[in-house]
Amino acid sequence: MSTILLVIAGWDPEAWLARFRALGGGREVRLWPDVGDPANIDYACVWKPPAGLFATLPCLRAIFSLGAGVDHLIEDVALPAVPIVRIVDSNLTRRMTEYVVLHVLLHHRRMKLYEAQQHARQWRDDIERPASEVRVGILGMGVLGRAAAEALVQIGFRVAGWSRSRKSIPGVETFAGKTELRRFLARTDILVCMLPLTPATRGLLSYDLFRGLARDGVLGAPALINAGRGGLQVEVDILRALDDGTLIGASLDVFETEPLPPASPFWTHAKVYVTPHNAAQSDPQALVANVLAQIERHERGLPLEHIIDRKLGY
Ligand code: NDP
Ligand code: OXD
Repeated sequence: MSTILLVIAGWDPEAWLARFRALGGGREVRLWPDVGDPANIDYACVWKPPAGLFATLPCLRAIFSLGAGVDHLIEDVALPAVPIVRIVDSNLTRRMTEYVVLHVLLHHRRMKLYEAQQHARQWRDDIERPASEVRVGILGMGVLGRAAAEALVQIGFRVAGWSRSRKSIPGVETFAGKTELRRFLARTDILVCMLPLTPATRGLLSYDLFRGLARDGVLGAPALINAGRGGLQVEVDILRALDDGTLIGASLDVFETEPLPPASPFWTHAKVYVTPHNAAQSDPQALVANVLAQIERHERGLPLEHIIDRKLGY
């Protein structure tokens, strides 16, 4: 029987341990730092592992990220030459779609305005514009971006997506690569980011990019929603853009520093929704079975699914 090592920072490791042990089918499950004999570890299931960890596990057969993203582990300079697998699961995908639909609607239906009016006991019943007049642009058309795009199309938004490689998705206008980014931005009123954090995407959400968004939309100015990673955004640029009207509002689930420091101006900014990196946080109740099914496949000699491309970093 194989041995699994769980290495989890920032989430409750005990909930993962209990679930792995309950469903593990007799496999030994150890929780870092109680590694025991490192030569016994076959699989590492990790969230934000310490740098250098993998080099201490000489018989590792595969690494599983317990989230969809792998930026938390990929920068380890001593990554062994074993497959790195990420989570793709309908539970996670649906919750990200909920978050994106919710926040697109909050900006589309000007919820900050109505919160302020409620606070001031003001009754102003302006007619709201229909979704068909609003252009949503999604950065990252992978598993999560595509699902959110399809849900937004159903509601009636005009949806476009941008990715590295060309896509063809019914009802969605698609753009690919750096050369088409400007055209994508120029037709976007609500920008939603679900990109992975890689050397190619770090800092992409900058003032220069915000200036490229549509200026003629029905919202008055474009809005930003980032549910990818904090490293994708330049926070001083978001603040500048909100303060000078380049952006009308923002929903931020991820931050350059997490947890968001108490002194961050985002906490109290009148144009910002802050959520604590839980747009689609991994739930052990739903996802442990997914990881174990992959381990079972591997042990039966079947190929692992959702292996990342190390060169691309996602
Ligand atoms: P995927 O790998 O399925 O999709 C990534 C998408 O980004 C792909 O469309 C890819 O293009 C595109 N992309 C990557 N690099 C570039 C680039 N340089 N230029 C243009 N497009 C690029 O990932 P998921 O959809 O599963 O997840 C996306 C990210 O969401 C995760 O990496 C993670 O950071 C974040 N996330 C956040 C959560 C939260 O709670 N806030 C929860 C889960 C995930 P192509 O299709 O051509 O490969
Ligand atoms: C993920 C996350 O990558 O929760 O899955 O951020």
